Amino acid sequence: MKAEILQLLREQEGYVSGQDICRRLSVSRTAVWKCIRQLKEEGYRIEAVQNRGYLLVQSPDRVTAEEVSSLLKTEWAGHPVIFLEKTDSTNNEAKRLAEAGAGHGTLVIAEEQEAGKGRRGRGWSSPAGTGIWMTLLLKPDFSPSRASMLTLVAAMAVERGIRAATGLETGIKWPNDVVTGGKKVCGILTEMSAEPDLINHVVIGIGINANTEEFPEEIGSRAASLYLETGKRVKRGAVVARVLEAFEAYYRIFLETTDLSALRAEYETRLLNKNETVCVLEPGREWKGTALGIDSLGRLLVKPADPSAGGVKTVESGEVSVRGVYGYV
Ligand code: BT5
Repeated sequence: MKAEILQLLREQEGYVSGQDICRRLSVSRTAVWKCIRQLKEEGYRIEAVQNRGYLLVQSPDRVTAEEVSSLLKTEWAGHPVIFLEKTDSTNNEAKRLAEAGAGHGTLVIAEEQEAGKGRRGRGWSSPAGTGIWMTLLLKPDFSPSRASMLTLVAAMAVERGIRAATGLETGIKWPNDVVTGGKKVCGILTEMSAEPDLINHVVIGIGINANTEEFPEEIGSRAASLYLETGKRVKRGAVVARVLEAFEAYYRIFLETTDLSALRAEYETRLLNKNETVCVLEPGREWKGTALGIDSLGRLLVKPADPSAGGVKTVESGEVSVRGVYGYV
C-alpha cells in the first residue's frame, strides 16, 4: 500500500486529502496514517496540513520496492519488485526465485551485492548506497539460441533510460557495456537456464554506477558514474523506472521477429565500435579489424585488417572480447 500512496502523492500537484486516499485505495484513515508515518521514517518528507491533506516534498534516494513501483509505468517489467538490502548477486537471487516459481517480469534489486558478478567469472564492484544492482527475470517462449541478443536489447534500454532520467548521452561498447567519456558506466550479464529447445528462464543483470564518487583502484581508470559524469546526483529509482520502461518497449519490438532486425539500425547509432579498429580476443588467437556494425542476430561484423584473412567475419559475443586498439573502447 505504501507504493500506491506514494504514487497518488506523486500524481497529484498539490495536496491530497486523507479522505481521497482512503476512498481511492479502499482503506481506513488509520491505515493511511500508519503508512505515511512509515514513509516519513524511511526518509520521505511529507507535509501534513489540516483540511488540505498530504504533500510529498522530497523523496530519499532509495531503490526499495515501494519507491521503484511508485515511479514505474510498465505493463509487466518490474511487476513485482523484490528489494533486498544485501544479497550475494541479484542474478543468483533471481535464479533462486525463478526456481521457486517467480514469474516473468519480476525485478530483483539490491542496495548491496557481496559477490556481484561480471562475465566469465569476473567480479562486479557493488557497494551499498550508490549503484543500481538489479536483475530482470524473463520466462520467454522463444528458442534458447535467441537469448544472447537480450543483452543488446538491455544495453539499448539502459542507454535510453539514462538519457530519459538524466539527459546524459551514452554509447554502447559491443555487446554489453554502456559507456560515457570512454569509461564504463554500466555492465550487463545475461544468464539462462534452458533445455535443448526450451528456455526455463533468463535473468538479465544490470549494474549501473549512479552516485558513485570513487571507485576501487583496480577499476578507477575504466569506470564512470552518472554523478561523476554529470556533476549531479540522480534519484536511482527514477533511473530504474526509465530503464525498465525502455526495456519493455524494445522487447516488444524484439519479440516481433525474435531477432534484432528491427532494432539493429538504432543499436548502431549508439555503437561506439562502429567504423573503429577493434582487437578481437578469441581463445588462443588475437586479430585486428574494423567493426562495421552488427547483424540481425547481434553478432559484431568485423572486416579483418589482414587482407589474406578473407572477407567480413561475424563475431559471437559468447566466445570473445573486443577491445579498442588504443584503449578500452
Ligand atoms: C559485466 O561483466 O560488465 C557484467 C556486469 C553485470 C553486473 C550486474 S549488477 C546486477 C547483476 N548481478 C550480478 O551479480 N551481476 C549483474 P564484464 O564485461 O565481464 O566486466 C567486468 C569487469 O568490469 C571487471 O573485471 C572490472 O574490470 C570491471 N568492473 C567491475 N566492477 C565495475 C563497476 N562497478 N563499474 C565499472 N566497471 C567495473
